[in-house]
Amino acid sequence: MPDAHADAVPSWPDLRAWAAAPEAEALEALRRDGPTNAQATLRLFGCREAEVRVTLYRDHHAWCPYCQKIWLWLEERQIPYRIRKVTMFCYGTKEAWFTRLVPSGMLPALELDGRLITESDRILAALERAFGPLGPLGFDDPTVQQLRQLERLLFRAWCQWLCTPGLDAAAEQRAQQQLQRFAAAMEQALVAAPGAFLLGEQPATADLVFVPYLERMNASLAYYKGFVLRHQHSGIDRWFQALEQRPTYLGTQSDVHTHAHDLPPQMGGCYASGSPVQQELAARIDRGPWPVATPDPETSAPMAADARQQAVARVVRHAPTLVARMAAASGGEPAAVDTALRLALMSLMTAEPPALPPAPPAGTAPGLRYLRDRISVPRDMGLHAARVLRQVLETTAACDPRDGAAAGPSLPMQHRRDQDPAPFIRAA
Ligand SMILES: N[C@@H](CCC(=O)N[C@@H](CS)C(=O)NCC(=O)O)C(=O)O
Repeated sequence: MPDAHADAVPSWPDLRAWAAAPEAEALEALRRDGPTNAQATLRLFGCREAEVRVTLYRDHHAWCPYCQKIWLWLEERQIPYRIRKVTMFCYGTKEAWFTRLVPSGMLPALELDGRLITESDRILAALERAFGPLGPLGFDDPTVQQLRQLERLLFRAWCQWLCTPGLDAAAEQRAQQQLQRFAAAMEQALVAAPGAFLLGEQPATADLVFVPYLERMNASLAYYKGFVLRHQHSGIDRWFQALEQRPTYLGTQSDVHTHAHDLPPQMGGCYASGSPVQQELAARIDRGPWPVATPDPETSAPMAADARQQAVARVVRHAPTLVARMAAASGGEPAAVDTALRLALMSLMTAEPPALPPAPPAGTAPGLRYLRDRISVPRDMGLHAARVLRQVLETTAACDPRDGAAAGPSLPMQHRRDQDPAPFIRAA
């Protein structure tokens, strides 16, 4: 049958040209010396490769919270380093070369001058010994250790609220109060600090230990409890706003959707309160439109000028693998899914996507929603690029003439092998 969209839809080369994706060499240079990004395998900060003393082993998914802490430290301190990416158990098969190096398979690991170190706190201590502290106080200073203890208390209160099944309304409330007590203690520490961060005007190691889990708390409690940490604790919100001024943090920052669906297998289950507020917010996080609330609970950073180009460039780069997976997972016809995807991307080529994009080939909505639900931030692209892409995938899917409401394949809760990086690595 002739393709009814053949004339109307841009080809992959058209899309690539519009996105102005840099050629391989320029892309490599940008990843190596440009702003913090999840795709780099070498970071030089203007140094020579021969000066690199550090290799960071972190997850392909750019999701592991303990890795994020070390990643941010290296980026803030601008220590040249190599990155070797490893698959986490719940996404796929762990690389044998890594389990030979670290039999437990645990991430992060770090090689410093040829010495292998595991456990993120030991890694931080070793980095400090080699390169000096980040901020005015070392990691073993009593003030920093006290803040570290507070972070652990907050972490435990979060786990108890999020990961305990069958809480009744009173128990939900008690768990919330417990978490808010420790959140308020962090706010007091921030008020007592001489700048926007815990120890001054610049983020220090003391801040970095809070970053990964506060980000995950804000996301997961919004999705599973309808509780927006950044709305309830303005001091913590201001701290996030200060972080969101920094390209280092923006390069490692995930979004609510990614965390909400990556946490359950990692945490052994996350349990929704089921309140109307929670259900409404979760639906909004899954289906948009974005931002999901006012003020925006995910970020204070304005939309990057090139967010639409970034989204298109990242899809174009992996288009054959993405189309194959979208079609296989949704039972769609690959050629039709390919057209539908290009049609969705076409909506990004104008600043204001059309409210009603042209109808995609019949039966492609589940494939488009398969991708909408599997954009991983920051692994695939930045938060704003992911938002605009999710939005056009959704609005295009809604125009499917066969069934605009057809759901995509549901996200697994026990693992995330639907996010296995292997096919993308093979294709690259
Ligand atoms: N105490 C360790 C915890 C590290 C940890 O739990 N890492 C998890 C990822 S978040 C891991 O590597 N699990 C193995 C896997 O998922 O493959 C540290 O601070 O480094």
